[in-house]
Amino acid sequence: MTTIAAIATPPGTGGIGIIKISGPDALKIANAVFRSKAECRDRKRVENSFYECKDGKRVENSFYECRDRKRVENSFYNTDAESGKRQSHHLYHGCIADDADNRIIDEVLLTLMFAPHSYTREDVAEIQAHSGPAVLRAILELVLKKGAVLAEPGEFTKRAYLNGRIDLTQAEAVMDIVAAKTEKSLEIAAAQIRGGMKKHIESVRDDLIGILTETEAAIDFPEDAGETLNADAITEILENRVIRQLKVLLSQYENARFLREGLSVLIAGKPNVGKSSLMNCLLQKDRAIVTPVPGTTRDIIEETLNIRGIPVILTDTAGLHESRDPVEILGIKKTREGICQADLILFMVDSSEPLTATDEAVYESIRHKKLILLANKSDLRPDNFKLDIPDSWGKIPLVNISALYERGLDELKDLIAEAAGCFHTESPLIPNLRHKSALERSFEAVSAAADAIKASMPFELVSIDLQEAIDALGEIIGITVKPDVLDQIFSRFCIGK
Ligand SMILES: Nc1nc2c(ncn2[C@@H]2O[C@H](COP(=O)(O)OP(=O)(O)OP(=O)(O)O)[C@@H](O)[C@H]2O)c(=O)[nH]1
Ligand SMILES: [Mg+2]
Repeated sequence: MTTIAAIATPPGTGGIGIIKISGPDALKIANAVFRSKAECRDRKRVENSFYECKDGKRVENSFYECRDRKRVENSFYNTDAESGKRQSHHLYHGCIADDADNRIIDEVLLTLMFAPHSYTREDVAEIQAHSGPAVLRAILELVLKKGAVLAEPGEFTKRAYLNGRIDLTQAEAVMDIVAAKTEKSLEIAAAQIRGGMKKHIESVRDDLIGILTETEAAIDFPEDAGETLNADAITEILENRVIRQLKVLLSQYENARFLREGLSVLIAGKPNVGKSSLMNCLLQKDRAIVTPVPGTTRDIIEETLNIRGIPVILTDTAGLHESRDPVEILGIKKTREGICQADLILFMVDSSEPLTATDEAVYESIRHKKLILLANKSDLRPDNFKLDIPDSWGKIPLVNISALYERGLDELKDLIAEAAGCFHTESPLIPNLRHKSALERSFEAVSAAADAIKASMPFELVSIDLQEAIDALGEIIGITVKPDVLDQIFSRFCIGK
């Protein structure tokens, strides 16, 4: 097993930057580059005295210092003895020094974590240095020179998984925590990293393993099958426990996948109704150009924001209408493509004037999608005004807003959150897309097993389905997972995690 190293903090300047080293040689490498505070101080003093020794005026003083230097030099090369005393999970103050050219790179704090009490369950060293690209790169280069290899993306977490410290759902949760943009997304990731998903999947899988064991016993000892295998009891467990739990998890995915993936919300409407104005006021910044000229927005503009805890990917679009302008035509084409992809459309009309045939044409092109109708420019109309909505539009949730004066936005945000279905999410156990596909396979296999038992099919067939269901669940927690799937999962991590 190699010893890996990487800069664990984001690039750029900051208070602290961390270099992480993990593997069998982590402690040796850390000790080879780290000098304790005393060693650094003596070294500094001696370096001064070196010049003093050459300086005829202060020979007497420097004499002692030169003697000190000898002592320090010994201890400098004696660091193994010193470092042998260093303990796990203690913080050591010192410096990183390159013994090749006697250069001190930075003042640092060092933590050693002895195996198996570390993130990877290997020996780990963490060097907290000042954060700047040059200093961190210099330390990393020195660490690599001492025998470490540069870590692949996600390799620390992959080692934690391979060494049995976490299961695959917990490894994925590490990435979710890093990527979480809202508190709700963080809550899901935190529940998963605590092992919530793992425990749930394990308990369903254990039920299936129990049934498979009984079924296989019935295959091996058919004469005893009548006594050992209670088909009714097995069907009861499969249908009322296993299938029900798999269904709940699958519906949780549908209800709350937005919390993981972000809810894609697109603002559509004819030109000049105020789409870009709404985009700007939801973002609280002048992101899109706003003018009184119809056809101002030509391209798709996309931004991420947090609405009631839901990560929302908000898109402003070119106004939809019949146009001969080739640039606008391209913009409208992009709007139509965006409409196909969106989870929710904010259909905006100008409520200060009667609806037009263009509004109706826009409605026709988006009616198949989940809609919220926005009656914008409500500031321009009298208080008792009622927008005349065609009956054919049915019951679309409607919000009166003024993008210019920021009115009606709270109600709009509530409706967006409601449309995301997040209010129906009671459990924080939300499968991701990979889990969902494995859950579906497991669900199909368990359903087939239950049907086979009811139809008194041979136990051999039942056991094949059960095994398939067990393997699919094992994939989720990483018991039965192919190496290429693992590579795919960890390649999405950043380096140093
Ligand atoms: N009074 C009033 N004016 C508004 C409101 N919202 C937008 N406007 C004005 O309407 C005009 C058009 O606004 P935009 O936000 O550019 O409209 P748009 O739908 O993005 O227009 P296109 O990009 O051309 O499709 C601008 O002059 C805005 O100031 C509103 O709520 N009240
Ligand atoms: Mg616009």
